[in-house]
Amino acid sequence: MRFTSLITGALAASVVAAHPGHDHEAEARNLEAMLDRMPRRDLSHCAEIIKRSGMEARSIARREELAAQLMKKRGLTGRATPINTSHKSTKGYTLSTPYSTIFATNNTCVLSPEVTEGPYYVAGEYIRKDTVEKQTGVSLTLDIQVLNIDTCKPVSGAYLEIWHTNATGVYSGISASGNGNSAKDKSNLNATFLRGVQQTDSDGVVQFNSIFPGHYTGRTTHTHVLVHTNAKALANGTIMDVTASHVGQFFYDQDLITLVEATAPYKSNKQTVTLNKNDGILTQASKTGDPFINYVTLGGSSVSGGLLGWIAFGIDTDLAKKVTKGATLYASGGVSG
Ligand SMILES: *[C@@H]1O[C@H](CO)[C@@H](O)[C@H](O)[C@H]1NC(C)=O
Ligand SMILES: *[C@@H]1O[C@H](CO)[C@@H](O)[C@H](O)[C@H]1NC(C)=O
Ligand SMILES: *[C@@H]1O[C@H](CO)[C@@H](O)[C@H](O)[C@H]1NC(C)=O
Ligand SMILES: *[C@@H]1O[C@H](CO)[C@@H](O)[C@H](O)[C@H]1NC(C)=O
Ligand SMILES: CC(=O)N[C@H]1CO[C@H](CO)[C@@H](O)[C@@H]1O
Repeated sequence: MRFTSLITGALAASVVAAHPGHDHEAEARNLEAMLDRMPRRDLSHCAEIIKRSGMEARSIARREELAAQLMKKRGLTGRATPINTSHKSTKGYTLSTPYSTIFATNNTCVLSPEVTEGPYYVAGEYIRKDTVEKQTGVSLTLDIQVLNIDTCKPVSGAYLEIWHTNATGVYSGISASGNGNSAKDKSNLNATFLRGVQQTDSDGVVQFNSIFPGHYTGRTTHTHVLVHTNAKALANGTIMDVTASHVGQFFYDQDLITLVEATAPYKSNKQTVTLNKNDGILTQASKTGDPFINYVTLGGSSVSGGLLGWIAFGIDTDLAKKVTKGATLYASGGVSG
């Protein structure tokens, strides 16, 4: 295995330099350097293999079933709908586009290059499907698949971790000036909301129940993903691993963000908005692909019935890097660094 610490070093140096606590431009430059060194940057070459192996049909069925289950549970009727799909993979979808197209992996067999982990990764988080705890916001259920970018085969048995902000743009587990008022409110170090880990199944798939992230100053709305290929579950249901990890971020259509941000409690978020088109990290990640999640609304044209989102990530199992953590969760509580 090749370990690359290039990003880690540059990040550590930039953390103190910029307001609000992190240099996003440096992060975007690091991503660009990383992408330049990656021999393959998307999963387009996998489309045929995904179809022929039956994986595509299974993915369509799984997502369709999940949408139906969620709608039934919430008493919603009608159609799961891809509204306002402003990103390229689902452009032109209408209310009569069949589910077999909407839920296909071909739209989601998107490039998801290795992006940096940002300053707010917390090690030692819980293996769990539900990450919401007491947070309020637009319900977002995720179906995430991990494929080997060389063989196009699913990566099973890996631990996939997600983390993102709450509706008002604050990460749990971190006490820092760039993270809401958490530099003053030390209790946030113990918080674990909207962070979770799941093990990939035989199709390389994990699912999470979460909410749509809020925005924070300097970045557009995004969700962090980390795949641990060598991690072991600890007896207390956590994993503690910062080596051999594959790290990325996925993004949301601007139209969808705008819809969600118009609802409570998102609209009470006072942090400065950065649009997708002005986000340096997204710009780098988009250069060679489509790092946007595909989604349907479950309650028609309104987001209030919640969303189902899905995406596929390719990982290069030879290319792993050490990640930098902003904090660690221990039995004795969260600790910075
Ligand atoms: C994916 O689906 C779209 C829309 O149905 C289609 O135009 C496109 O050719 C498909 N792409 C691949 C790689 O199969
Ligand atoms: C987000 O988390 C912060 C820190 O715990 C909290 O102060 C804020 O109220 C949360 N936002 C919402 C909408 O609950
Ligand atoms: C989980 O177990 C590890 C290893 O014993 C320990 O270091 C860590 O503090 C525990 N974490 C929690 C949240 O209990
Ligand atoms: C964090 O959790 C630990 C373990 O339960 C506890 O001892 C500590 O007082 C908590 N810290 C804060 C600031 O709430
Ligand atoms: C439901 C909803 O808000 N739909 C919007 C989708 O985008 C079009 C064009 O940008 C808007 O006119 C709709 O209101």
